[in-house]
Amino acid sequence: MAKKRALITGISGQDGAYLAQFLLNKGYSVFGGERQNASGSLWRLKYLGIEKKIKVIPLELLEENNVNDVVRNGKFDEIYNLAAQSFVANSYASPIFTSNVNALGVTRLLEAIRHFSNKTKFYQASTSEMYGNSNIKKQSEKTSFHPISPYAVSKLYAHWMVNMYKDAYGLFCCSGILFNHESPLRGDEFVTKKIISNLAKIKYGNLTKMGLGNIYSKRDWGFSKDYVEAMWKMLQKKKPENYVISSGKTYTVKEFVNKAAKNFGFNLSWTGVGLKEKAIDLNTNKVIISIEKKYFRPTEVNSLFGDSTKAIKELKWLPRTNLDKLIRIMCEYEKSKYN
Ligand code: NAP
Ligand code: F7E
Repeated sequence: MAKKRALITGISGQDGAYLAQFLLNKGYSVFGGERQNASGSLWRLKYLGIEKKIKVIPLELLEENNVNDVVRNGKFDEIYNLAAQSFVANSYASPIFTSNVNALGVTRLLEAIRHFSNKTKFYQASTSEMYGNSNIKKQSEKTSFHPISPYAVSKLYAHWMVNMYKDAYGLFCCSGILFNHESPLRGDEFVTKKIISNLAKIKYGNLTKMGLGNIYSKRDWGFSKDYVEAMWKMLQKKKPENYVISSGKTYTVKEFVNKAAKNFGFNLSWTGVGLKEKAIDLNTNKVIISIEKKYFRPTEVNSLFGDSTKAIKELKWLPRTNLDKLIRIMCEYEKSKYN
């Protein structure tokens, strides 16, 4: 039987790398879309030892003709749209760019599928950010959306377009509403990776301290490698449906810092409030964390806490890696850079 053909947009990103590895292990022929003005590095694919197994093709979601050509010529069985301007903090400075990629980029892909490849199954990377500050304690597929950042608004547009193309044109397209997921391959700007890589620099390198923003926001953090499996499972269902993918636990950023600091042998003591709050390492009596205004966002999602009952039941998917294990994996990776 011919190998199934899958296109992953955003192949240079965290999830792109883990999903590519997962699909290769399933026997797929994997194509990866890389934008023309790309960050220029496929270091994540190299780290996983799969860069030579992926067919990398130019794919810029801002370019309609490019999207049309790739979809028309690719004859893909499945397309996973992971490409996005994914950093919430940056979306305030670049709302138009963010919308063009994250919202209209998805319409370009859906239109191309509708016109040129209407049997191709389509996965869209939706996000828990779409819930905003929800009144519902645990957010599920039934919880209503109140996006409060340009990033979240752009993703909700795409989410509803996917629903619309499914209903109006009968395409097999669906969205995974994924809560925060992390890994050693996470981008440096996201808080988990920033905390762990900076703690490693303070312990083994030349950094003396790091600044953070709102350490009281709560996130439901899981492991990217577990979450990409759920993306694939969604496209193997008979009918396209949307699913929440989350760990089902929530912690503050401060709790995350405390857990990660322990892993490096720091003995943290917190003092002060608001912008005067800081963490001292009692081993050295030095301040290693301070709070800086520049890291606060104009609007903040205070708490995210996912309910993945539907995915656990219907996809037989489970979040296998708890936060302590995830932190251990990420800390080991950073420590290995100094050995
Ligand atoms: P990521 O590491 O930031 O990767 C994003 C990818 O999109 C990169 O490969 C990037 O290329 C590419 N890209 C950006 N703009 C593009 C454009 N105009 N055309 C084509 N490609 C473009 O993100 P991730 O953490 O893997 O997340 C994957 C997807 O899931 C994203 O859509 C994100 O919004 C969504 N999501 C993530 C999480 C999470 O916690 N990680 C949770 C929910 C949803 P460059 O390398 O060139 O920048
Ligand atoms: O922030 C707070 C910040 O940037 C987490 C993306 O993958 O997940 C991610 O979005 C929290 C926020 O992720 C710093 O204010 C404090 O409350 O790691 P983050 P995010 O904004 O939750 C969702 C599901 C996505 O879809 C997105 O694509 O941490 N925080 N101090 C900080 N955050 C950062 N980045 N840096 C700080 O210094």
